[in-house]
This record gives sequence, C-alpha cells and structure tokens, in this order.
Amino acid sequence: MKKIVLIEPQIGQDHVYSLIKMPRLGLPLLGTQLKEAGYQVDLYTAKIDELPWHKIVKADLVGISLTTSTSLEGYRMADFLRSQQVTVVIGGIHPTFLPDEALQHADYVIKGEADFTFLELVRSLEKGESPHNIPGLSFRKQNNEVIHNPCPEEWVDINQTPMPDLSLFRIGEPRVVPIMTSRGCPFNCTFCSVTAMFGHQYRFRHTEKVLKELAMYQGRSVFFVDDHFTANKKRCKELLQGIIDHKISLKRWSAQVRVEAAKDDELLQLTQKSGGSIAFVGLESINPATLEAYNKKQSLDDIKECVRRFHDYKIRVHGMFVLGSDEDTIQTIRDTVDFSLDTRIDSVQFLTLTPLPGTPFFHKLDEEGRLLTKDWELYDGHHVVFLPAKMSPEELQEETVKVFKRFYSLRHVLQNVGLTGSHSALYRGVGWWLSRRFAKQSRWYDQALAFLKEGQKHGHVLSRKVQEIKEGMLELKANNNPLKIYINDQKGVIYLKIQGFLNRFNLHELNHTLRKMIPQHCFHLVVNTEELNFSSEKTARAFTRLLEKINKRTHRLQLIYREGENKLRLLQQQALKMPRFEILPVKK
Ligand code: B12
Ligand code: SF4
Repeated sequence: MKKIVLIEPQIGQDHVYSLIKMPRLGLPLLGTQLKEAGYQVDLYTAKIDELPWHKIVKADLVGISLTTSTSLEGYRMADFLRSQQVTVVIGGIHPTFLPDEALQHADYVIKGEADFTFLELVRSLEKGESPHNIPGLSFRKQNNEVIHNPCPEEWVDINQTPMPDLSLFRIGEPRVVPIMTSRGCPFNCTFCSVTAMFGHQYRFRHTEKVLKELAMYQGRSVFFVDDHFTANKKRCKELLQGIIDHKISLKRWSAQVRVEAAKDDELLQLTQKSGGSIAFVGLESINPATLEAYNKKQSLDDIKECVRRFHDYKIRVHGMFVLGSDEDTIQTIRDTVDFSLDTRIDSVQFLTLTPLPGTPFFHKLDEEGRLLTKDWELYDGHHVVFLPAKMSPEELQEETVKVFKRFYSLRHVLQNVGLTGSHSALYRGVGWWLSRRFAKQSRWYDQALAFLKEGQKHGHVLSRKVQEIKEGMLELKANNNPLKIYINDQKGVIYLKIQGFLNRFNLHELNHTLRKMIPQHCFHLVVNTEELNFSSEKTARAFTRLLEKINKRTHRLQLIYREGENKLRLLQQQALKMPRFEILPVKK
C-alpha cells in the first residue's frame, strides 16, 4: 500500500467564509506523517466535480475528513470509491459522534484525534495484520458485527505531531495559512462540539516550534486554527513577543478569541505589533438570557468593552453571533444588527443556532422532537434545522438573511474606515456581495421549511408523495404521442414527468424547456421517466448529461425510471458520480 489520497470535501453552498480558501489542519497533519513514513500522499480540498476521479480510483486507500455539513458529500464520494474497490477510511468531527452512520459508507472509521492512530491503521493494513486493537477504530467484523473501540485515553501530545506540509495539496492549496498552536478549550458552551472532540484540557505547542513554522510563511496571511487562541495569556504573549523578536513579518494574522482577550493591554499591544489584524470573537448574543443559556460566561458589558478596546488598538473585530436560542425573539435578531452597527463591529457572521451532533444541545432537541431534518448538508449555520421556541423556523431563517443584508448594506460599507482602516470597508464590500448572493441562493429554503415542518409531523411524507404521483400518472399513459412534459410544484418538491419518444430532433427543445422550467435553485426535484422512450443510446446519453446539469440546481434529485430500460443503464453508473442524485427503478 503506497498511494494514499486524502480528501476534505467542499460543498457548493456560499457562507461568510466562502472567499477564504482554508482547509482544516487534520489532513495536512495526517498526510505529512504518512509522507514521512514513506507513503505517496495526494491531498485535495475540493467539490466532488472538481476532483480527478480517474487518478483517485487508483489509490490504495482514500481517507476522507468530514464535518457535519460536508458529511453527505463525503459519503457520496466514499460510496463511489468503494464501488470501485478502493478502501475508504473516514474521520473527523462528524463521524466521531456518529460512527455507525459513517461506517455504512466506509471500511473503517477513526473517531477522535487520529494523529497517531491513522498511521497505525495504514501500517497494519499494509502488513496484512488485524487492525482491530487500534484505539478509536470502528469497523465491521467478517460476520458483519460492528465494533467500536473506545478513543485513546490520553489526549494527543501536540508537540509530537509534525509540521504540516502544505505542498501535499494537489487542489485547494490554502490562500491563508492555517497554523495550530493549541487544542482544547476550558469552557463548555452548549452549542459547541469542540470540547467533546478535543477536550477541556488546554494543550499548547512549544513556542519555538510554532515560531519555526511561522518563519516559513513570511509575507503570508496566517489563521491560527485554535479554538481559543488566548486561553493561556502567558504563553500567548510569549508567542507574540517571539514573532516580534524573530522579525517574522507576516502579512497579517488572525485568530479566534473570547471577549476576555481585550481586557489585557499588554496582549493587545503585542497583537498589534506582531501583525494581528482581525480578532474573531465569539460574541454569540446580545441577549443576557441567551448568553446564560449558551453557558457562555460573558456579559453584554464584556462584549461592548471588548469591541471598544480592540478598536482602540486598531484591531478589527469579526463578531460571531449565534441567533435563535429559546430565549431569542424576532426582536432580539433585529436588535443584534442595530447593536453591531452602533458599536461599529467591522464584520459579522449571523449564524442560526445549529444543533451539532456531539453537543448537549443536539441531544436535547432530538429528545424533544424539535429537529426538522437530519439532512446534514443543511447543518451549516445558514439554514434553520430546528423548531425555535419563540418564533417559527421561517421567521428565524428570514430574519437572519435580512439582518445579514442590513449589516452589509452599501450605506454602511465605509462606516469604519476612520476607525480601523480601509480593509474594513473592503470586507464589508465583499460581505455586501456575499450576503446578496446567499439571500438569492437560499430562497428555495423558505419553501422547504414549510415542507420540512409538515414532514416532521407526518413522517415519510416525501416517499408517500412520490408514490401518489407515480400512481396518479398511470392515467396519463393513454397519451403516447411524441414528447410531453408535466410539471407540478408541491411545497418545494418539483415533480416532473417526461413522456413520449425522445429523439435527436426534440432533444434540443427538451433541453431548452427544462432549463427554463426548473428554477436555478430548487429543494427537491423528482423526474419521472417511466414513460419516456429513447430513440438511441446516444439520445439516452445526452439526456443523462442534461440531468447532470439540472442536478447542479437542486439540493436533491430523484429519478424514477423503468427497470430494464437498457438505454438508461449508464445512468446507474453516472448516478454514483453525481451529487444529490438518487435513482428509483420501477418494475415494468
Ligand atoms: C479553521 C476552522 C474553520 C475555517 C476553515 C473551515 C474548513 N475548511 O472546514 C473556517 C473559518 C472557514 C470555518 C468555517 C466554518 N466552520 Co469551522 N472550524 C475551524 C476550526 C476552528 C479548526 C479546524 C482545524 O484545523 N482543526 C484542527 C485539526 C487538527 O482538527 P481536524 O481537522 O478535525 O482533524 C483531526 C480529527 O478530526 C481527525 N481527522 C480529521 N480528518 C480526518 C480524516 C481521516 C481519514 C481520519 C482517519 C481522521 C481525521 O484527526 C485529526 C487530527 O487529530 C474548527 C474547530 C476545531 N478545533 O477543529 C471549527 C469547526 C470545524 N467549524 C465548525 C463549523 C460549524 C463551521 C461553519 C459551518 C460555521 C462556523 N462556525 O462558522 C463554517 C463552515 C465552513 C465550511 N466550509 O463548511 C465546527 C464543525 C462542527 C461539525 N460537527 O461539523 C467546528 C468543529 C467548530 C465548532 N463550533 O464546533 N471553520
Ligand atoms: S464556543 Fe469557544 S469558548 Fe465556547 S466551548 Fe467552544 S471553543 Fe470554547
């Protein structure tokens, strides 16, 4: 086993960070270790249709790194690879908490920190040994029994991990360099999955090691991927002083901090002097009851003081808010944007509260039956996936999109130039563009929310609807003339039935009509081709390409086709490569 491919799947959906091309550090760390052990490693962070599958299928083993919102994309990749007889290992934060789910798509799942266990697994597979004693490993025995080994008892010593080799990236080389100086967080916010994954114990790397790594990136922008960069102020000051003393001249650096960071003048001075440009601060809420519910251990006064003091040192503030707690109302959301503009926070992210697997919040909502969906692609902080207490899901979704647009309105772009410089205006300008693009892209979700709510009440509404439609369509069988298209939009699900004889003459017309009929972004599309006949294999292939294009517009595409329709045989193969695609054969 020599050739290993590692993939961090990306999804198409825009978010506040869409323009920051930055991978998580897990795969570079694991890949470097494998490379040092003599394996050939290719690393990709890309969308499914950007990946060179012809090369990837030749790998001896593929490792896929998953968060919740990228998990479904990763599973599609994994299913395809396994159909090509490639061994697949899945790891990351999402499979750590849902290993049974991940194991349906992988040969092995590694839970928790895999800094040493992944290499151990690769080595034992290579030697043909049984990997069954590896801590954190989940696997299926030959008799199909599923075994979940517990994670290692000790947290990883991050001073023993290698310096990540970013040249392993074949696609997706980071524009902003990710650097880890610590892991873990002593706090315990209810919505955050970090402590369940990396623990409360704050572990940090030796300052000299971090400085050595930073020195390789002179002139570049760096993001410290730590969850709480300043948790140990003494070591943080030592590191920043080191950057200054060693004359490491970064273009800029930024990091995630809590409000307390701004209380320390010395820390602020060192931040400013060493090139610290943006503080990503977990402000979370301006509602004291929500801060309490989140167990955030900070007050509204702390938040105000924090923004003011960072500004005193000309450090920009990126305020991270989480909207929609059981204590929040529509008014809270509106007040949050007023507050952000009044206090002149430079840039913001208004995320909707998202129950991430592994958090107490997820378990609570699941038990209370308040999860609207477990479609993980929607768990990205931009889609409401639960029933809020004091407003409807539609209201939370709509208000969040509105406040995003309001904060990033042209009126406010130049507001902070005198305070923190022109970069603030640049960020807000980009925010203007992104927030409008996102608002447009997410319009379909308003419709979908109504549908999801109904689905929650009535169970498998969707599959029943598909069945109903299929039965209803039998009546149409009498009309067996050239080509007919029936379209029906039911609460976000578009049903399309194509009937008749498809040949090279009407193919163009079909192409044109479908592109016009199907909205740019739709939640769920069901295409029924049970009564569609193809003049030749070539026409069937052209039809497949058309479906591939349509598929990009939908969140989910289901194709109903007549079993035994040989000309659609290739669709079955293609379907594996197509994201969000499902085929439903119907017996003749
Ligand atoms: C840097 C970062 C970002 C960056 C880069 C994002 C990216 N490329 O995904 C930015 C700022 C853009 C970002 C945005 C978001 N992020 Co973010 N982010 C992080 C952060 C702080 C650090 C990531 C990192 O490098 N970690 C350190 C490395 C070492 O950990 P790791 O990659 O997980 O790898 C280890 C293990 O997981 C495992 N492993 C990982 N992959 C694999 C693969 C295999 C095969 C194996 C065997 C093992 C394995 O081994 C590794 C070594 O121990 C994490 C928090 C955290 N501590 O991880 C949040 C985190 C990943 N983000 C999170 C979220 C929710 C988001 C957002 C959706 C919303 C938000 N909070 O803003 C957006 C969405 C972005 C997107 N594209 O989907 C959540 C994800 C939770 C979840 N269950 O999905 C986290 C965990 C924070 C949290 N609040 O809980 N994020
Ligand atoms: S949100 Fe921040 S402070 Fe709270 S537990 Fe997560 S990493 Fe720690």
